[in-house]
Amino acid sequence: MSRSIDLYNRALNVIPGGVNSPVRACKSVGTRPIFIKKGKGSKIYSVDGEEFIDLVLSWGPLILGHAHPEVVESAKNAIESGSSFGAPCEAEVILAEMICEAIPSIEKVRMVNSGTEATMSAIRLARGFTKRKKIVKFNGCYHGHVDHLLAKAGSGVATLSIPGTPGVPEDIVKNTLIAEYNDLDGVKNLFKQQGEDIACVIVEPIAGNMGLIPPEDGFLNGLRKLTQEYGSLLIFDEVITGFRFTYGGVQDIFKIKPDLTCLGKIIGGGFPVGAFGGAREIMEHLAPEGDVYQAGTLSGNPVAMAAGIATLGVLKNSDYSELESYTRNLVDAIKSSFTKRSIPTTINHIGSAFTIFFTEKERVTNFKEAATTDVNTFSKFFIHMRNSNVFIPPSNFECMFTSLAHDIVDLEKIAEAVQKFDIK
Ligand code: HOZ
Repeated sequence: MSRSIDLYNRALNVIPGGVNSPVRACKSVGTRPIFIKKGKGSKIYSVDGEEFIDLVLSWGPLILGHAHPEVVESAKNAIESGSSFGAPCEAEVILAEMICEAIPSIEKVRMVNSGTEATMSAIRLARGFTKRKKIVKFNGCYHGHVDHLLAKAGSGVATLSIPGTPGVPEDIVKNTLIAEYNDLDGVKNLFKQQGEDIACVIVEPIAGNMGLIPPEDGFLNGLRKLTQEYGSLLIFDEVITGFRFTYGGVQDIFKIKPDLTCLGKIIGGGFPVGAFGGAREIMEHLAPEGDVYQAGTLSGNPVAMAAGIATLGVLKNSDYSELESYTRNLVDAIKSSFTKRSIPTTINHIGSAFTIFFTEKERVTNFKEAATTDVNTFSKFFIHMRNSNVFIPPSNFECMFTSLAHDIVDLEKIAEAVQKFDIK
């Protein structure tokens, strides 16, 4: 028996479903997880010694690749001086300054331990600030596993076809209003009916949890205008997009200033870090300055902060356009391979992230469209790629990511693997 199978069997006995986050169980693609022993650069290695080119990259954080020397050294140095203090340290000030400098809409930022904590806290703050209850989220956008944000969520909830989830009382979701991504008129209608009660709109400015879905022209701008008109806050969930496409947020690419921004993934360099921040006059409502309570024993953890500082330090001096052109070449090679063999696909692609939808549709612009693509073929594709030593997300409702560590040889190997995929 392989070590992965053995570990999975042991895990099933003591961990629900054998995993600590559902999608990685690979259930929806009809297989079992492979246990990973180590990662280096663009590759991960299983406990059985198999090597995979990694296009998951821990679901986004590892834009520098696995075990980047500067990140490793920075985290190592930090841990030698202690792993947690429960008291302020210099590293949290440095990372906060780096974030505020990179994302101008963030004047003050609070560190937390995950993207889930960031969105949960940002919404509490928005409700406390506006003294309103209702929030608007989009079908297929995923903002972590917060009770009131799990309604019509993408990512794992969509992957496992869970309509809502037991354990979340109806009373909790009754203040969550749902609109379709890219449908500004739908949001306008919600505001017409209940605008005075809406505390905030939370949105992934480029959606990454129903597969990659870019915003249509005017969508984000429309949300900005509408929220301003009604005195609601606009929250950008940039947990995936922050520092992924540019050194900063995609808000700077689209030239839209949200009131609050949630971050995670890349800013922690692979450690459990989240953050939320925004305009000074809103952030000052947080305890201990204000009365909206939020806290965390491990928040601003010195080792995690050190990894984040090193990651942003390297990124600041990196050329995003190189990563972008590498990924464009890869996507072009995949596209032409499918087109030549008349396998109908639409590939949504921005910078170093993309999703392959098996579909006759020319465009996939929201969750309803993503959900009607051929996920069975995607499952076969996942297994084929894994058998070809390329690791992609075990769900069609996630993004594939590239990193600065991927090279031309990886690109050729991935393209070769795609070329051998037989849809039958
Ligand atoms: N839902 C997560 C990504 N969007 C998956 C996390 C994981 O399984 O590690």
